Amino acid sequence: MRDDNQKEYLEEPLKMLRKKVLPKLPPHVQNKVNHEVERLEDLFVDTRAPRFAIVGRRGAGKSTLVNAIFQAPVADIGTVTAETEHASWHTYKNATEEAVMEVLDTRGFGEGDRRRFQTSEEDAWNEALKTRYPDAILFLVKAKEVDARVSEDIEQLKKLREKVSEMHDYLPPVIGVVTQVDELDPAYDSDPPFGEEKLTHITQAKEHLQHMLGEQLSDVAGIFPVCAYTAFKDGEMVYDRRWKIEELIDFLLDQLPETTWMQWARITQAKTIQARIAKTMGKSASAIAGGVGAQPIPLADLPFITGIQLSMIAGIAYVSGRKLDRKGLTEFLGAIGANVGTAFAFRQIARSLGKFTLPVAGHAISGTLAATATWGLCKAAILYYIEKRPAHEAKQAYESRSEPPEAP
Ligand SMILES: Nc1nc2c(ncn2[C@@H]2O[C@H](COP(=O)(O)OP(=O)(O)OP(=O)(O)O)[C@@H](O)[C@H]2O)c(=O)[nH]1
Ligand SMILES: [Mg+2]
Repeated sequence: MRDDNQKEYLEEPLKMLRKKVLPKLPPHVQNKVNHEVERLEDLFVDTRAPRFAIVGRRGAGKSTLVNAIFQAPVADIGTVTAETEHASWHTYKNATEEAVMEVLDTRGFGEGDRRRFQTSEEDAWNEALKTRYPDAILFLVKAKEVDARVSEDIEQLKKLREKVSEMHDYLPPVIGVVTQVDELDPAYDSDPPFGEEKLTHITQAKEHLQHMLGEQLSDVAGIFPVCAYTAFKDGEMVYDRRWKIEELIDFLLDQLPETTWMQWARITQAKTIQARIAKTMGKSASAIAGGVGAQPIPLADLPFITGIQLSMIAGIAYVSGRKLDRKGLTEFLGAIGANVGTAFAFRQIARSLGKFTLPVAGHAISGTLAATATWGLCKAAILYYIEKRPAHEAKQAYESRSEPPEAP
C-alpha cells in the first residue's frame, strides 16, 4: 500500500524535521512544534485502515451501507446465508486497492440466527477481537422496524462493546443508523429529497431509536437516518438513492483516530472530508513553519520549512485521491507560480524552492510570514486538488496572504 513516493514526500520531511530541526528549537517552541509533527505523523506515517463493527439484523442494510460508503459494489447484497461460523473481519478495498476498510461482521443479531451455529456467539467474538478492535460500532435498524424488539439487540450490542473495552481498553463509540428510510410512508415519496410528510416519519423513527438506545446506553455518539440504496452495473453506479450518507461519513471522521483519516478520505471520496483533513494538515504545517521560522535560523534550515510545505501539498494531493508523483506536484507548483525547474528529487525541489517560496529577509524570516505562506499554499492546494478549480484561482488564493486559523 505504501510506495516509495509516499515515503519520500510524506515521511522524509517529517523525519528530517524531527532529527535536524526540533532539537535546535527552544523548549517552549519545541513542545508546540513537536505536537504538530506528531499530528502529521499520525496522518502521514502511522496510517492504517478504519475499522468498524457494523451490526444489525439480516437485511438491515449492512452490506448496502458499505457499498454506499465506497460508492462501489464491494459488498454482496441480499440474502446469502452466512456460511461463516464465526464473527469475522472482512476487508473491503476500493478500485485502486490502496484504500481499505475493515468490517467486523457479527453474525446473528436478533432473529435467533445464533442457534444455527455450533460455537457460541461470545466465543466467536472473543476470537475475532483477539487481533483487533473496531474504532466504532454502527448499529443498524430498518426504519420500519425501529419498534420491533430492538432492546434485545441493544443488549447484545452492549455486550460486544464491553468485550472490546475489556480486551483492548478502548470503548468504541456507538452510532445508531436508521436504514432504508425511503421505505417509510408515504410510499410514493421514495426518492430524495423527501417531502414533509416523509420527513416527519423519518424524524419519528430517529427519535424512537434515540430513545431506545438512550434507555440502555448513556453515551450514544449520534443517530443518523439514512437511505443507502444504490444500484451498480458493471461496477458503475447506475442508480443513486443515497440520502444523508455524506453527513454520516462526515460524522464518522470525528469518531475515527487520525491515523485512519487518509484511508477514510480515499475510501469515501467525500470532498467535505478531504477538505477538512487538508485544513488539519495546513494548520499543523503552518504552525510548524511558524514555529521554526520564528527562530533566527541559518539559511541552511530553510529547506526544512519548504520540505514541510511540500509534504503538506503532497498530503493534500494524496487525500484528494491523486497518486503521488513528481509530475503532479510540479504541475501544481508551476500553476501557482513556483518554478521548480529541473529538480528531480524531492529534496532538490525543497532546496530550490527554499530560495523563493518564502521571501527571505536576510538570514531570518518571520514566523508569521512562514505560517501565512504555508496557509496560503494549503488554501491553494485545496482549491486545486480537492475543489478542482482552475490554476489561476489557486494562484490567487496563494497570493492573497491570510493568517492561518489558530491550531486546535
Ligand atoms: N429501499 C431500500 N432498500 C434497501 C436499502 N438498504 C438496503 N436495502 C435492501 O435491503 C436488502 C438487504 O440489504 P443488505 O445490504 O444485503 O442487508 P444486510 O444487512 O447486509 O443483510 P445480511 O448480510 O443478509 O445480514 C437488499 O435487498 C437491499 O437492496 C435502502 O436504503 N432502501
Ligand atoms: Mg450483508
